[in-house]
Amino acid sequence: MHDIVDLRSDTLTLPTPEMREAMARAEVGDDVWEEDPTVKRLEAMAAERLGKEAGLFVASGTMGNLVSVVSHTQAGQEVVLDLDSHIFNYEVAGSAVIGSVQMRPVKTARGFLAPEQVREALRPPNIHIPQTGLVCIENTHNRHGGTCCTPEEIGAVAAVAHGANVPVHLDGARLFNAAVALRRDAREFTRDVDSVTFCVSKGLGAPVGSVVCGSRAFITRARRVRKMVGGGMRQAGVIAAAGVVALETMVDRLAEDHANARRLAEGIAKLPGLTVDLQSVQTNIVIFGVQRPAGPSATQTATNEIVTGCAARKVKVHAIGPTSIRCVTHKDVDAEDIERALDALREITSRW
Ligand code: TLP
Repeated sequence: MHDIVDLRSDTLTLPTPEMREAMARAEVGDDVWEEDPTVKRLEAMAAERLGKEAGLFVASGTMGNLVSVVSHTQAGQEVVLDLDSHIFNYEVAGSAVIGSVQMRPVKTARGFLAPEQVREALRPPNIHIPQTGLVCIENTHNRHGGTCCTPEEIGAVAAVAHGANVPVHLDGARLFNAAVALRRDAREFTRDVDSVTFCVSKGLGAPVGSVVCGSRAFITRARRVRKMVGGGMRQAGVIAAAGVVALETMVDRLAEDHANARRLAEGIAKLPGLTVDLQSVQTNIVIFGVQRPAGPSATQTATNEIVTGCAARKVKVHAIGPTSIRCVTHKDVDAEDIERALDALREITSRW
């Protein structure tokens, strides 16, 4: 049990004592000179876990996606991706600003592009129109509530893209959540993509960082782009050390977060005025709708009431829209904390 139950995001996880220990003892060097042994170790471990030739440690998931998009594309090309994707919605249009690419968002049913949608979105050769430079997919899918797609679904999309000589990037910020939830090796999800970014700073609990993995040639280009955006870090082994511990010790326990998310979602489903699609609760994210029985006009206030009412009870949740709230479970939230969150929601909704 924790004093504050913070369900706003798994980015709020605090480093474990083992991580702090590893950080204090980390062997370091200048990573721009490629002389930091701990960064190299994390990059090699990540590449190995994802079946790729090489890895690149970056400051954040946003930087990993940006560096990947820019490394795959040329100015003026188009990037096909889901309308609700993190890259399109929450990365400050960095790829458009720095990579000079155009985004081609496609509305999808579950956040995952279907192979036919990719086929339709690919641009034919024509002097008037932009050329498709990249397809991006996201697994697990944040805005769709941590839902997973399978390695086979990824393979089908990649086959269409590769058939047109277009590479595929996977935003796998929470890829290990998908691997644990579907009981598949992480390599299976990355087998058919050209690059992947995953975060050690979310459910895996490290304080900072993500790793981009891909072919050696791709990572060489990505290293240059990382430098361009100011991401060349020096004695970065101090933070990479926590990433090594995260990969070594924090992957299998993600199943606990998934069980807690399910418990939370099942509790929420029973409360008046709250709705949750239990089928979409596959990993550590629970997105629920707020529909106060008094009528839709009261709904927005009801959302605020939930956020502030929970905060008053030391439970932090995050409104992601006028009528929807997101809760994310992680290592610093235990089963008792989930009961406390449910008690808070029960108390608030019982007054409606
Ligand atoms: N997501 C954050 C916020 O930015 C919304 C969160 O709290 O969930 N891809 C996906 C799928 C993500 O969910 C995130 C972070 C990122 C990329 C970016 O990672 P960071 O925050 O490290 O830049």
